[in-house]
Amino acid sequence: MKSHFTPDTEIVGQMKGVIKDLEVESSDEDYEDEEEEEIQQKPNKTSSKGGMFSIFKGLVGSKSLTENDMKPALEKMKDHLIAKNVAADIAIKLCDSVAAKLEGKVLGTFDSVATTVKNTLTESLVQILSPKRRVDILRDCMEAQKQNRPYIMSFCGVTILYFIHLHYITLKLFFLFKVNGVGKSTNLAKICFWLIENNMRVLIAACDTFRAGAVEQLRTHMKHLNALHPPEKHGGRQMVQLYEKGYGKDAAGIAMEAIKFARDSKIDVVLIDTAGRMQDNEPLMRALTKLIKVNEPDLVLFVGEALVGNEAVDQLVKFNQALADYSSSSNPHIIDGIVLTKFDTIDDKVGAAISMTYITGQPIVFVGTGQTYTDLKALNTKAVVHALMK
Ligand SMILES: Nc1nc2c(ncn2[C@@H]2O[C@H](COP(=O)(O)OP(=O)(O)OP(=O)(O)O)[C@@H](O)[C@H]2O)c(=O)[nH]1
Ligand SMILES: [Mg+2]
Repeated sequence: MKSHFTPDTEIVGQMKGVIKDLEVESSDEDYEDEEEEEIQQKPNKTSSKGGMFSIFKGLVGSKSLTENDMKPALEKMKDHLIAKNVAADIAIKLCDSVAAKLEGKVLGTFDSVATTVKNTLTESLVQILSPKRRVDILRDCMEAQKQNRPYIMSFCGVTILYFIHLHYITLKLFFLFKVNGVGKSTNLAKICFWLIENNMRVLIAACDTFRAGAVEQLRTHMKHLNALHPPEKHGGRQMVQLYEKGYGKDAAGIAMEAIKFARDSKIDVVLIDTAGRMQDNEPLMRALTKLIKVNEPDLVLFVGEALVGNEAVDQLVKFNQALADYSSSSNPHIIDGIVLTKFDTIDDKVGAAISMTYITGQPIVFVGTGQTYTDLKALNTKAVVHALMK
């Protein structure tokens, strides 16, 4: 298959400055008008889009709402949220917040019900999705430059090898079609492109010493990225380099050597690629914990796919727990932020974004939206809320 990441010089210059927000499909106002009009004109028709507000049609009336009145609608709303991949317990909490706002109210028009539900839900979601701590990578890189040290980011995440649980035929298929990773290396390369566009020199540390082809994949990205930003355009400096020691070696040691190399060569940022691992694989989780402990990255990013349901949230919790347990420190370095990949493949099933931030309290720092270097966006709460209410 032809790589989507072939150098296309048209993209040069598109990623200057902070990462752009995910786009909202259409403005909120348009959507709201359209949806409400549709429902008001055809009161017996549930919205063709399955819009969430139509669920609450039955609550319009002249008496104050009781828990019992709301039960069927809230049950439907819960299912609606779960269908969008929101984890079940979070869906229940969101429904509770809506119930608390509606209870005892007299809502005489559909408008008033829809508005109350929408405002309550938006408020709760904004609260969940707004980071408690802002991650400003470019600013922090410049801060590190002043301290004459590289800024260090490590990328980690789960790779599920389904075939282990399955049978021989699946095993054979696995070798024919490599099981797709969550996107650690690819999104590392996109972030690398963004950093170079902002005039940062980058060292990629090839610390996935496990999966065949991992180092070569990074070398190809390095070549493409240097072709897009050749030394001639950057005062003779090579913008990306790869630090690699092949396969089978200790990842923590390679990362350490890479960081030393970066410091000595005045490279601005080190991006550490690591092997995908199962959160319950103790030796691999211990190895990752060691890598983090001895190298003290500025930012530990968990890379996760957007197309996941409850079990992925569970993975993330266990991943964090393993990092904490194996660090034997009272103040362990766990995940600082999330890269949510393959957002372009999920249509409106945006629940993972909500669940992952809710569970960890950590921000979604990047959203991967495709297979070119420019397919990297910042999370836009409005876009997520919009998709969830469809
Ligand atoms: N559509 C889409 N595909 C993506 C995105 N990010 C990564 N991919 C694709 O997902 C596949 C796996 O990406 P990798 O970067 O190799 O994943 P990984 O996590 O490093 O995998 P392992 O190293 O095997 O654990 C590749 O085919 C990527 O092109 C994205 O945002 N959108
Ligand atoms: Mg990889």
